[in-house]
Amino acid sequence: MSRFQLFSRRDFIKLMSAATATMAISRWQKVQGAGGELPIPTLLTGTETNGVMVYDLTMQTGTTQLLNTGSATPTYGYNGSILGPVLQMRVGDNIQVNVTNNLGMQTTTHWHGLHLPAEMDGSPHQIIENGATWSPTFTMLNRPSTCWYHPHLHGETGEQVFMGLAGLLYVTDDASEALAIPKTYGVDDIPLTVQDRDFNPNNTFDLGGAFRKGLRIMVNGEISPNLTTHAQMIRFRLHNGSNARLYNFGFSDNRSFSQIASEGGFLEAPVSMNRLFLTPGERAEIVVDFSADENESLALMSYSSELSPAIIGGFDALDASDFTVLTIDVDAATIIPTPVTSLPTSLTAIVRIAENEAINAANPRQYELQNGARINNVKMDINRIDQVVELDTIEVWEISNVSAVGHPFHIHDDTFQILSRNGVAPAANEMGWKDTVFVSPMETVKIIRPFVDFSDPVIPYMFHCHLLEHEDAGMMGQFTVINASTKIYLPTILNE
Ligand SMILES: [Cu+2]
Repeated sequence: MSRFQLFSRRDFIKLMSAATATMAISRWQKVQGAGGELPIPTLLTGTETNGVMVYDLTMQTGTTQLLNTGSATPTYGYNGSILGPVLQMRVGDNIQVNVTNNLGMQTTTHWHGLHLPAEMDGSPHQIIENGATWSPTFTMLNRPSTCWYHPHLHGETGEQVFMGLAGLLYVTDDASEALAIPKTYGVDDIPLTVQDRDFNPNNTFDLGGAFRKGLRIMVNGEISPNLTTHAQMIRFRLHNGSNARLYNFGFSDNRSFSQIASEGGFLEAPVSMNRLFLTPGERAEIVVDFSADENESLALMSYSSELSPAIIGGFDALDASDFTVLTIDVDAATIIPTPVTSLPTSLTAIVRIAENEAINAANPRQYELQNGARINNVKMDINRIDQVVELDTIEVWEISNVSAVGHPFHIHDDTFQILSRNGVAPAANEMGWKDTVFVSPMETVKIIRPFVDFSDPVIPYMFHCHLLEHEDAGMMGQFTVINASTKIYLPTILNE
Protein backbone atom coordinates (compact mmCIF):
# COMPACT_ATOMS: atom_id res chain seq x y z
CA MET A 1 0.00 0.00 0.00
CA SER A 2 1.40 3.34 -1.02
CA ARG A 3 1.83 5.98 1.66
CA PHE A 4 1.41 8.66 -0.97
CA GLN A 5 -0.97 11.39 0.12
CA LEU A 6 -3.51 12.36 -2.47
CA PHE A 7 -3.01 15.98 -3.45
CA SER A 8 -4.88 18.10 -5.89
CA ARG A 9 -2.75 18.91 -8.88
CA ARG A 10 -2.41 22.52 -7.71
CA ASP A 11 -1.26 21.42 -4.25
CA PHE A 12 1.15 18.99 -5.81
CA ILE A 13 2.81 21.66 -7.91
CA LYS A 14 2.91 23.97 -4.88
CA LEU A 15 4.56 21.22 -2.87
CA MET A 16 7.17 20.64 -5.52
CA SER A 17 7.97 24.32 -5.69
CA ALA A 18 8.35 24.36 -1.93
CA ALA A 19 10.66 21.37 -2.10
CA THR A 20 12.94 23.12 -4.53
CA ALA A 21 13.14 26.17 -2.27
CA THR A 22 14.69 24.14 0.52
CA MET A 23 17.99 22.49 -0.22
CA ALA A 24 17.77 20.16 2.74
CA ILE A 25 14.59 18.18 3.21
CA SER A 26 13.76 17.04 6.72
CA ARG A 27 12.40 13.56 7.23
CA TRP A 28 9.17 15.03 8.56
CA GLN A 29 8.58 16.96 5.36
CA LYS A 30 9.41 13.94 3.29
CA VAL A 31 6.92 11.67 4.98
CA GLN A 32 4.19 14.14 4.07
CA GLY A 33 5.04 13.93 0.40
CA ALA A 34 6.63 10.56 -0.11
CA GLY A 35 5.09 7.28 -1.11
CA GLY A 36 6.15 3.84 -0.04
CA GLU A 37 9.61 2.35 -0.03
CA LEU A 38 11.15 1.93 -3.49
CA PRO A 39 10.30 -1.53 -4.86
CA ILE A 40 13.30 -3.53 -6.09
CA PRO A 41 12.29 -5.83 -8.97
CA THR A 42 12.94 -9.56 -8.78
CA LEU A 43 16.28 -10.50 -10.36
CA LEU A 44 16.06 -13.42 -12.79
CA THR A 45 19.37 -15.03 -13.70
CA GLY A 46 17.86 -17.78 -15.86
CA THR A 47 17.61 -21.54 -15.53
CA GLU A 48 20.11 -23.66 -17.42
CA THR A 49 18.59 -26.31 -19.68
CA ASN A 50 20.94 -28.22 -22.00
CA GLY A 51 23.41 -25.35 -22.14
CA VAL A 52 20.75 -22.69 -22.71
CA MET A 53 19.84 -20.09 -20.11
CA VAL A 54 16.05 -19.95 -20.09
CA TYR A 55 13.94 -17.05 -18.82
CA ASP A 56 10.15 -17.06 -18.57
CA LEU A 57 8.08 -13.90 -18.93
CA THR A 58 4.30 -13.72 -18.84
CA MET A 59 2.63 -10.53 -20.02
CA GLN A 60 -0.47 -10.10 -17.92
CA THR A 61 -3.16 -7.69 -16.84
CA GLY A 62 -3.76 -6.84 -13.22
CA THR A 63 -4.30 -4.03 -10.76
CA THR A 64 -1.78 -2.10 -8.68
CA GLN A 65 -2.58 0.04 -5.64
CA LEU A 66 -0.66 3.10 -6.81
CA LEU A 67 -2.63 5.77 -4.98
CA ASN A 68 -3.27 5.90 -1.26
CA THR A 69 -7.00 6.39 -1.58
CA GLY A 70 -9.54 4.85 -3.88
CA SER A 71 -9.29 1.90 -6.19
CA ALA A 72 -6.28 0.02 -7.38
CA THR A 73 -5.23 1.05 -10.89
CA PRO A 74 -5.64 -1.39 -13.78
CA THR A 75 -2.10 -2.08 -15.02
CA TYR A 76 -0.10 -4.48 -17.19
CA GLY A 77 3.10 -6.21 -16.21
CA TYR A 78 5.57 -9.00 -16.88
CA ASN A 79 5.25 -11.75 -14.23
CA GLY A 80 3.28 -9.34 -12.04
CA SER A 81 0.79 -6.51 -12.15
CA ILE A 82 3.23 -3.76 -13.21
CA LEU A 83 6.70 -3.55 -14.84
CA GLY A 84 8.76 -6.74 -14.75
CA PRO A 85 11.74 -8.58 -13.31
CA VAL A 86 15.33 -7.57 -14.05
CA LEU A 87 16.70 -10.18 -16.44
CA GLN A 88 20.41 -10.69 -15.84
CA MET A 89 22.28 -12.30 -18.73
CA ARG A 90 25.94 -13.17 -19.15
CA VAL A 91 28.04 -12.39 -22.19
CA GLY A 92 28.53 -15.50 -24.32
CA ASP A 93 25.53 -17.36 -22.92
CA ASN A 94 22.98 -18.96 -25.20
CA ILE A 95 19.68 -17.42 -24.21
CA GLN A 96 16.05 -18.38 -24.63
CA VAL A 97 13.22 -16.21 -23.35
CA ASN A 98 9.71 -17.66 -23.32
CA VAL A 99 7.35 -14.69 -23.59
CA THR A 100 3.72 -15.65 -23.01
CA ASN A 101 1.04 -13.14 -23.93
CA ASN A 102 -1.94 -13.21 -21.58
CA LEU A 103 -2.93 -9.59 -22.23
CA GLY A 104 -6.03 -10.39 -24.27
CA MET A 105 -4.61 -8.49 -27.25
CA GLN A 106 -1.67 -8.63 -29.65
CA THR A 107 1.71 -7.44 -28.48
CA THR A 108 5.46 -7.89 -29.00
CA THR A 109 8.45 -7.72 -26.67
CA HIS A 110 11.52 -5.89 -27.92
CA TRP A 111 14.98 -6.25 -26.36
CA HIS A 112 16.00 -2.61 -26.35
CA GLY A 113 19.76 -2.36 -26.82
CA LEU A 114 20.48 -6.02 -27.55
CA HIS A 115 22.57 -7.07 -30.54
CA LEU A 116 20.68 -9.99 -32.07
CA PRO A 117 19.10 -11.25 -35.32
CA ALA A 118 16.19 -9.22 -36.66
CA GLU A 119 13.79 -12.13 -36.22
CA MET A 120 14.63 -12.22 -32.47
CA ASP A 121 14.35 -8.45 -31.97
CA GLY A 122 10.71 -8.32 -30.89
CA SER A 123 9.94 -5.56 -33.35
CA PRO A 124 6.48 -4.93 -34.88
CA HIS A 125 7.17 -7.95 -37.14
CA GLN A 126 7.34 -10.50 -34.30
CA ILE A 127 3.75 -10.27 -33.11
CA ILE A 128 2.74 -12.45 -30.18
CA GLU A 129 -0.93 -13.34 -30.48
CA ASN A 130 -3.05 -13.44 -27.36
CA GLY A 131 -2.48 -16.74 -25.59
CA ALA A 132 0.67 -17.52 -27.58
CA THR A 133 4.25 -17.93 -26.38
CA TRP A 134 7.14 -16.47 -28.39
CA SER A 135 10.53 -18.02 -27.64
CA PRO A 136 13.40 -16.10 -29.22
CA THR A 137 16.87 -17.62 -28.90
CA PHE A 138 20.14 -15.75 -29.22
CA THR A 139 23.70 -15.60 -27.98
CA MET A 140 24.46 -12.69 -25.68
CA LEU A 141 26.95 -10.57 -27.61
CA ASN A 142 26.46 -7.22 -25.85
CA ARG A 143 28.99 -5.52 -23.65
CA PRO A 144 28.15 -5.46 -19.93
CA SER A 145 25.41 -2.86 -19.74
CA THR A 146 21.92 -1.91 -18.66
CA CYS A 147 19.36 -2.62 -21.37
CA TRP A 148 15.59 -3.03 -21.17
CA TYR A 149 12.59 -4.73 -22.72
CA HIS A 150 9.15 -3.44 -23.64
CA PRO A 151 6.33 -3.98 -26.17
CA HIS A 152 6.86 -2.67 -29.71
CA LEU A 153 3.56 -3.34 -31.48
CA HIS A 154 3.17 -0.64 -34.08
CA GLY A 155 0.58 1.92 -33.02
CA GLU A 156 0.17 0.39 -29.55
CA THR A 157 3.62 0.71 -28.01
CA GLY A 158 2.85 3.90 -26.08
CA GLU A 159 -0.31 2.60 -24.45
CA GLN A 160 1.12 -0.83 -23.59
CA VAL A 161 4.25 0.67 -22.02
CA PHE A 162 2.23 3.33 -20.18
CA MET A 163 0.00 0.57 -18.76
CA GLY A 164 3.13 -0.88 -17.16
CA LEU A 165 4.95 -3.18 -19.58
CA ALA A 166 8.69 -2.56 -19.20
CA GLY A 167 11.61 -4.21 -17.46
CA LEU A 168 15.38 -3.90 -17.21
CA LEU A 169 17.89 -6.34 -18.67
CA TYR A 170 21.41 -6.42 -17.22
CA VAL A 171 24.36 -7.81 -19.14
CA THR A 172 27.38 -8.95 -17.13
CA ASP A 173 30.68 -10.70 -17.71
CA ASP A 174 33.77 -11.65 -15.71
CA ALA A 175 35.41 -8.27 -16.23
CA SER A 176 32.39 -6.25 -15.12
CA GLU A 177 31.94 -8.48 -12.09
CA ALA A 178 35.59 -7.95 -11.15
CA LEU A 179 35.36 -4.14 -11.32
CA ALA A 180 35.70 -2.42 -7.94
CA ILE A 181 32.37 -0.63 -8.21
CA PRO A 182 29.11 -1.06 -6.29
CA LYS A 183 27.52 -4.23 -7.73
CA THR A 184 25.37 -5.95 -5.13
CA TYR A 185 21.88 -5.97 -6.60
CA GLY A 186 19.33 -4.05 -4.57
CA VAL A 187 21.90 -3.12 -1.89
CA ASP A 188 24.48 -0.78 -3.42
CA ASP A 189 23.41 -1.28 -7.06
CA ILE A 190 19.87 0.03 -7.45
CA PRO A 191 17.68 -0.02 -10.57
CA LEU A 192 15.61 3.14 -11.11
CA THR A 193 12.99 2.97 -13.85
CA VAL A 194 11.66 6.53 -13.89
CA GLN A 195 8.21 7.15 -15.35
CA ASP A 196 5.40 9.67 -15.04
CA ARG A 197 1.67 9.13 -14.86
CA ASP A 198 -1.63 10.97 -14.55
CA PHE A 199 -4.76 9.41 -13.11
CA ASN A 200 -8.43 9.76 -13.91
CA PRO A 201 -10.80 10.40 -10.96
CA ASN A 202 -11.49 6.63 -10.75
CA ASN A 203 -7.72 5.98 -10.44
CA THR A 204 -7.30 4.53 -13.92
CA PHE A 205 -4.31 5.86 -15.86
CA ASP A 206 -5.05 8.91 -17.99
CA LEU A 207 -4.14 7.55 -21.43
CA GLY A 208 -5.13 10.67 -23.35
CA GLY A 209 -3.18 13.54 -24.79
CA ALA A 210 -0.80 14.08 -27.67
CA PHE A 211 1.94 12.85 -25.34
CA ARG A 212 1.27 10.49 -22.44
CA LYS A 213 2.94 12.53 -19.73
CA GLY A 214 1.83 12.85 -16.13
CA LEU A 215 2.48 15.02 -13.11
CA ARG A 216 2.99 12.04 -10.79
CA ILE A 217 6.47 10.55 -10.80
CA MET A 218 6.60 6.76 -10.57
CA VAL A 219 9.85 4.91 -9.90
CA ASN A 220 9.96 1.11 -10.18
CA GLY A 221 6.16 1.12 -10.19
CA GLU A 222 5.70 3.18 -7.01
CA ILE A 223 4.40 6.76 -7.00
CA SER A 224 6.79 9.20 -5.24
CA PRO A 225 8.82 6.48 -3.51
CA ASN A 226 11.46 6.71 -0.81
CA LEU A 227 14.73 4.77 -0.79
CA THR A 228 16.41 3.90 2.48
CA THR A 229 20.01 3.29 1.57
CA HIS A 230 23.50 3.17 3.04
CA ALA A 231 26.25 5.65 3.90
CA GLN A 232 28.58 4.56 1.10
CA MET A 233 28.95 4.68 -2.65
CA ILE A 234 25.68 3.71 -4.30
CA ARG A 235 25.22 2.90 -7.98
CA PHE A 236 21.95 3.87 -9.62
CA ARG A 237 20.94 2.40 -12.97
CA LEU A 238 18.89 5.33 -14.25
CA HIS A 239 16.41 4.32 -16.90
CA ASN A 240 14.12 6.81 -18.57
CA GLY A 241 11.13 4.52 -19.07
CA SER A 242 8.75 7.42 -19.61
CA ASN A 243 6.78 7.70 -22.81
CA ALA A 244 7.76 11.29 -23.44
CA ARG A 245 9.24 13.10 -20.41
CA LEU A 246 12.83 14.38 -20.39
CA TYR A 247 14.70 14.40 -17.06
CA ASN A 248 17.57 16.59 -15.93
CA PHE A 249 18.71 14.56 -12.93
CA GLY A 250 20.60 16.01 -9.99
CA PHE A 251 20.58 15.84 -6.20
CA SER A 252 18.81 18.27 -3.87
CA ASP A 253 22.10 19.51 -2.37
CA ASN A 254 23.70 19.87 -5.81
CA ARG A 255 26.34 17.28 -4.97
CA SER A 256 28.35 15.88 -7.82
CA PHE A 257 28.19 12.25 -8.88
CA SER A 258 29.91 10.11 -11.47
CA GLN A 259 28.41 8.65 -14.61
CA ILE A 260 30.06 5.29 -15.26
CA ALA A 261 28.00 3.87 -18.14
CA SER A 262 25.78 4.85 -21.04
CA GLU A 263 23.35 2.54 -22.87
CA GLY A 264 26.00 0.38 -24.53
CA GLY A 265 28.20 -0.18 -21.49
CA PHE A 266 30.83 1.42 -19.31
CA LEU A 267 32.45 4.71 -20.16
CA GLU A 268 36.24 4.59 -20.32
CA ALA A 269 36.42 6.45 -17.02
CA PRO A 270 33.92 7.91 -14.55
CA VAL A 271 32.67 11.35 -15.61
CA SER A 272 31.92 13.76 -12.77
CA MET A 273 28.80 15.91 -13.09
CA ASN A 274 25.96 17.40 -11.08
CA ARG A 275 23.32 17.17 -13.81
CA LEU A 276 22.45 14.24 -16.05
CA PHE A 277 20.12 14.81 -18.97
CA LEU A 278 18.26 11.60 -19.85
CA THR A 279 15.58 11.25 -22.52
CA PRO A 280 13.06 8.45 -23.16
CA GLY A 281 14.72 5.12 -23.88
CA GLU A 282 18.15 6.19 -22.59
CA ARG A 283 19.92 4.61 -19.62
CA ALA A 284 22.84 5.87 -17.57
CA GLU A 285 24.60 4.32 -14.61
CA ILE A 286 25.77 6.75 -11.96
CA VAL A 287 27.62 6.34 -8.66
CA VAL A 288 26.85 8.69 -5.78
CA ASP A 289 28.89 8.91 -2.59
CA PHE A 290 26.68 8.95 0.53
CA SER A 291 29.52 7.98 2.90
CA ALA A 292 29.30 11.29 4.82
CA ASP A 293 25.50 11.33 4.92
CA GLU A 294 24.50 8.82 7.60
CA ASN A 295 21.12 9.81 9.12
CA GLU A 296 20.70 12.50 6.49
CA SER A 297 17.99 12.78 3.88
CA LEU A 298 18.13 14.17 0.40
CA ALA A 299 16.38 13.74 -2.91
CA LEU A 300 17.09 12.75 -6.47
CA MET A 301 15.52 15.58 -8.44
CA SER A 302 14.86 16.58 -12.00
CA TYR A 303 15.96 20.17 -12.56
CA SER A 304 13.70 20.45 -15.55
CA SER A 305 13.39 24.23 -15.26
CA GLU A 306 17.00 24.41 -16.42
CA LEU A 307 16.15 22.76 -19.75
CA SER A 308 15.24 24.82 -22.76
CA PRO A 309 11.44 24.65 -23.13
CA ALA A 310 12.04 24.65 -26.89
CA ILE A 311 13.29 21.05 -26.86
CA ILE A 312 10.35 19.62 -24.90
CA GLY A 313 7.33 18.04 -26.54
CA GLY A 314 4.08 18.42 -24.59
CA PHE A 315 5.58 21.03 -22.23
CA ASP A 316 3.74 20.92 -18.89
CA ALA A 317 3.91 22.12 -15.28
CA LEU A 318 6.62 19.62 -14.33
CA ASP A 319 8.75 20.68 -17.28
CA ALA A 320 8.59 24.23 -15.94
CA SER A 321 9.74 23.20 -12.46
CA ASP A 322 12.31 21.30 -10.45
CA PHE A 323 10.72 18.24 -8.91
CA THR A 324 11.48 15.29 -6.67
CA VAL A 325 12.01 11.92 -8.34
CA LEU A 326 13.08 9.88 -5.31
CA THR A 327 13.53 10.81 -1.67
CA ILE A 328 16.51 9.15 -0.02
CA ASP A 329 17.20 8.35 3.64
CA VAL A 330 20.78 7.38 4.38
CA ASP A 331 21.32 4.78 7.08
CA ALA A 332 24.52 3.09 8.27
CA ALA A 333 26.98 1.62 5.81
CA THR A 334 26.79 -2.08 5.07
CA ILE A 335 29.17 -4.64 6.55
CA ILE A 336 28.57 -6.96 3.59
CA PRO A 337 29.16 -5.97 0.88
CA THR A 338 32.25 -4.08 1.91
CA PRO A 339 31.51 -0.48 0.92
CA VAL A 340 33.27 0.79 -2.17
CA THR A 341 35.25 3.87 -1.17
CA SER A 342 36.62 5.06 -4.49
CA LEU A 343 35.95 4.39 -8.14
CA PRO A 344 38.53 2.92 -10.52
CA THR A 345 40.08 5.52 -12.79
CA SER A 346 39.61 3.16 -15.73
CA LEU A 347 36.39 1.21 -16.32
CA THR A 348 36.87 -0.28 -19.76
CA ALA A 349 38.59 0.39 -23.08
CA ILE A 350 36.56 2.09 -25.77
CA VAL A 351 38.01 2.17 -29.25
CA ARG A 352 36.62 5.27 -30.91
CA ILE A 353 35.77 4.56 -34.54
CA ALA A 354 37.32 7.07 -36.92
CA GLU A 355 34.91 8.72 -39.33
CA ASN A 356 37.00 7.68 -42.32
CA GLU A 357 36.51 4.02 -41.45
CA ALA A 358 32.92 4.32 -42.66
CA ILE A 359 32.13 3.29 -46.22
CA ASN A 360 29.95 6.38 -46.58
CA ALA A 361 32.02 8.95 -44.69
CA ALA A 362 31.90 11.30 -47.67
CA ASN A 363 28.18 10.87 -48.11
CA PRO A 364 26.48 9.92 -44.82
CA ARG A 365 23.06 8.35 -44.77
CA GLN A 366 20.64 11.17 -43.98
CA TYR A 367 17.72 11.17 -41.55
CA GLU A 368 15.65 14.32 -41.33
CA LEU A 369 13.35 14.45 -38.29
CA GLN A 370 10.35 16.50 -39.27
CA ASN A 371 7.13 17.91 -37.87
CA GLY A 372 4.12 15.64 -38.20
CA ALA A 373 6.02 12.58 -36.88
CA ARG A 374 7.83 12.11 -40.18
CA ILE A 375 11.35 10.99 -40.99
CA ASN A 376 12.59 11.85 -44.49
CA ASN A 377 9.07 12.97 -45.51
CA VAL A 378 7.36 9.68 -44.72
CA LYS A 379 5.65 7.89 -41.87
CA MET A 380 6.23 4.28 -40.91
CA ASP A 381 4.88 1.75 -43.38
CA ILE A 382 5.37 -1.78 -42.12
CA ASN A 383 5.41 -3.02 -45.73
CA ARG A 384 8.17 -0.64 -46.85
CA ILE A 385 11.91 -1.07 -46.29
CA ASP A 386 13.38 2.42 -46.00
CA GLN A 387 17.07 1.64 -45.94
CA VAL A 388 19.28 -1.30 -46.93
CA VAL A 389 22.66 -1.62 -45.24
CA GLU A 390 25.39 -4.08 -46.18
CA LEU A 391 26.65 -6.52 -43.59
CA ASP A 392 30.21 -6.04 -42.31
CA THR A 393 30.31 -2.36 -43.03
CA ILE A 394 30.64 0.73 -40.89
CA GLU A 395 28.35 3.64 -41.71
CA VAL A 396 27.94 7.25 -40.70
CA TRP A 397 24.36 8.33 -40.15
CA GLU A 398 23.53 12.02 -39.99
CA ILE A 399 20.36 12.81 -38.07
CA SER A 400 19.04 16.34 -38.52
CA ASN A 401 16.13 17.73 -36.56
CA VAL A 402 14.18 20.31 -38.53
CA SER A 403 11.09 19.96 -36.34
CA ALA A 404 9.83 22.04 -33.43
CA VAL A 405 10.76 19.68 -30.56
CA GLY A 406 13.61 17.34 -29.64
CA HIS A 407 13.50 13.62 -30.45
CA PRO A 408 15.39 10.70 -28.87
CA PHE A 409 16.48 8.69 -31.93
CA HIS A 410 16.84 4.95 -31.28
CA ILE A 411 18.37 2.42 -33.65
CA HIS A 412 17.81 -1.31 -33.25
CA ASP A 413 20.32 -4.17 -33.55
CA ASP A 414 23.50 -2.58 -32.26
CA THR A 415 25.10 0.35 -30.51
CA PHE A 416 26.79 3.37 -32.06
CA GLN A 417 29.17 6.17 -31.18
CA ILE A 418 28.37 9.86 -31.46
CA LEU A 419 30.85 11.61 -33.74
CA SER A 420 29.55 15.13 -33.35
CA ARG A 421 26.68 17.42 -32.45
CA ASN A 422 26.45 20.32 -34.90
CA GLY A 423 30.05 19.58 -35.84
CA VAL A 424 31.33 19.63 -32.26
CA ALA A 425 32.66 16.54 -30.48
CA PRO A 426 30.23 15.25 -27.83
CA ALA A 427 30.65 15.69 -24.08
CA ALA A 428 32.73 13.14 -22.16
CA ASN A 429 29.65 11.20 -21.01
CA GLU A 430 28.56 10.77 -24.64
CA MET A 431 31.89 9.33 -25.80
CA GLY A 432 30.84 5.75 -25.05
CA TRP A 433 28.47 3.33 -26.77
CA LYS A 434 24.85 4.38 -27.15
CA ASP A 435 21.64 3.10 -28.68
CA THR A 436 19.50 6.23 -28.29
CA VAL A 437 20.57 9.81 -28.93
CA PHE A 438 18.59 12.97 -28.28
CA VAL A 439 18.54 15.40 -31.18
CA SER A 440 17.47 18.94 -30.35
CA PRO A 441 15.64 21.19 -32.80
CA MET A 442 18.07 22.70 -35.32
CA GLU A 443 20.66 20.11 -34.33
CA THR A 444 22.49 17.63 -36.54
CA VAL A 445 23.98 14.61 -34.82
CA LYS A 446 26.48 12.42 -36.64
CA ILE A 447 26.85 8.86 -35.44
CA ILE A 448 29.03 5.98 -36.59
CA ARG A 449 27.98 2.35 -36.39
CA PRO A 450 29.20 -1.09 -37.37
CA PHE A 451 26.68 -3.46 -38.96
CA VAL A 452 27.99 -6.90 -38.10
CA ASP A 453 27.04 -10.48 -37.27
CA PHE A 454 23.43 -10.56 -38.45
CA SER A 455 21.85 -10.15 -41.85
CA ASP A 456 18.38 -10.90 -43.11
CA PRO A 457 17.19 -10.10 -46.62
CA VAL A 458 13.58 -9.77 -45.51
CA ILE A 459 13.11 -8.97 -41.82
CA PRO A 460 14.04 -5.39 -40.96
CA TYR A 461 15.25 -3.60 -37.87
CA MET A 462 13.64 -0.34 -36.73
CA PHE A 463 14.94 3.20 -36.31
CA HIS A 464 12.57 5.58 -34.58
CA CYS A 465 11.81 8.40 -32.22
CA HIS A 466 11.52 7.04 -28.66
CA LEU A 467 8.86 9.55 -27.68
CA LEU A 468 6.39 6.68 -27.83
CA GLU A 469 3.50 8.78 -29.09
CA HIS A 470 5.68 9.95 -31.98
CA GLU A 471 6.72 6.37 -32.68
CA ASP A 472 3.11 5.21 -32.69
CA ALA A 473 2.17 8.13 -34.94
CA GLY A 474 4.65 6.87 -37.52
CA MET A 475 8.00 8.46 -36.63
CA MET A 476 9.74 5.20 -37.41
CA GLY A 477 11.40 3.50 -40.35
CA GLN A 478 12.85 0.12 -41.24
CA PHE A 479 16.26 -1.02 -42.41
CA THR A 480 17.50 -4.41 -43.46
CA VAL A 481 21.07 -5.59 -43.15
CA ILE A 482 21.89 -7.71 -46.18
CA ASN A 483 24.79 -10.01 -46.87
CA ALA A 484 25.89 -8.79 -50.30
CA SER A 485 28.19 -11.77 -50.83
CA THR A 486 25.24 -14.16 -50.88
CA LYS A 487 23.49 -12.10 -53.58
CA ILE A 488 20.23 -12.29 -51.70
CA TYR A 489 18.25 -9.11 -52.00
CA LEU A 490 14.76 -8.08 -51.13
CA PRO A 491 12.15 -9.54 -53.45
CA THR A 492 10.85 -6.00 -54.00
CA ILE A 493 14.26 -4.97 -55.28
CA LEU A 494 14.57 -8.05 -57.51
CA ASN A 495 11.21 -7.30 -59.05
CA GLU A 496 12.02 -3.73 -59.96
CU1 LIG B 1 9.86 12.41 -31.62
